[in-house]
Amino acid sequence: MTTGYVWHERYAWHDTGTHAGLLPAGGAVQPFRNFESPESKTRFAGLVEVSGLLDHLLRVPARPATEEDLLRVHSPAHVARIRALSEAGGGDAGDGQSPFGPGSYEIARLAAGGTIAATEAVLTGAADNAYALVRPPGHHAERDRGMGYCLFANIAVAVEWARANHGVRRVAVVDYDVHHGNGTQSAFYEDPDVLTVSIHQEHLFPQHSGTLAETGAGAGAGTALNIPLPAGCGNGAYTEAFRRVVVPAVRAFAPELIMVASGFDASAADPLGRMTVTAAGYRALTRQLMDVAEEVCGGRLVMSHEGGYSPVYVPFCGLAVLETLSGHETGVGDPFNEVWASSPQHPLTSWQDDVLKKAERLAHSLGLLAPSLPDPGEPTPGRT
Ligand code: 3YP
Ligand code: ZN
Repeated sequence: MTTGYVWHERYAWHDTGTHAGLLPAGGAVQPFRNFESPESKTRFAGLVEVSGLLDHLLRVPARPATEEDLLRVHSPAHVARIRALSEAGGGDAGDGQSPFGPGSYEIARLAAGGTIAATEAVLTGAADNAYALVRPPGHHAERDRGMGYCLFANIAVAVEWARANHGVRRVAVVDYDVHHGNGTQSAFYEDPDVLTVSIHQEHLFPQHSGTLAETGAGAGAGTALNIPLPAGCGNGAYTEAFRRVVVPAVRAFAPELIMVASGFDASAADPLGRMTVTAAGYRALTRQLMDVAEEVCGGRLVMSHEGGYSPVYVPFCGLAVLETLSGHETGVGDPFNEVWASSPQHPLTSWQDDVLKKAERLAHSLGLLAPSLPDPGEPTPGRT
């Protein structure tokens, strides 16, 4: 198995300023650093190297997305505004929560382009699957503004690039970041050929989006699916949600390519999410995504990094995903596992199950749970 891997030192140079976690410094709020800092990403990239896994991956060079690539998704005004602010020394991408410093226009193009490069590696067959460890993230960025740390919609830009350059038509995007993938959803809301599935903590961010009622519109009616989970979900709720809703929906949609918004902010150690997923959980979710990719699209699976704000735990969650994608075990494992192992918050609870039942019913009514290939009686190889 060949797994493409994108990382560029310049991703760590994107400067999110002195926000104290979530708030701009000022008054009684002492300057600190933004929750969205280089740390979790550089330490993830560091562990990929120190664990030895890097030697078993195909290093895919990042390249900047062109203006033409960005304009398939974003308005000319948005692209010009980010560029001008970046040249003037920095600014905010649109919502007051997305600060950036000088040069971030180029870095954000490199993040979208890194996702394109990973997608290209998979579509040309150079890699079987790929992980783009990019920064800044992308899944909140809308056509005309940045939002929630995101400047450009990395995955949406890569999807449109694949459709413009590789004759790809149908794509499914699965987003397991703890926040709603509103930007990706809005880019394809009226598009019948792109299924967006987002599983996230309900009413977290953006606070009022990502409800079960958002299912697509116009020609794209029925091609958006949200699974808004209550706070406190662990491996049980996530693996069951994937088994009962996410995977069947992707299977029924039968895409030619699966893209994944890979945020690790549903982890047990995250300061922004209130979930308890562990590295073993991310490993199981990845396994399920690989299995359905194998069933419907020759294994073509491309992940692009999103959130995840525990500098100590994100690297191990990320390593678990990369080990699973590549089929290579480094032996590093999850040193934190025993810290969470005794948590009662792993098994699926009745109130979490109630939400999954609603999501299952909804997916069914949208025609997204219809059995398709292969024969439903046939066991899926490799499923755990
Ligand atoms: C919470 C407040 C501002 C941005 C935010 C969450 C960003 C994130 O991790 N999105 O996936
Ligand atoms: Zn997030």
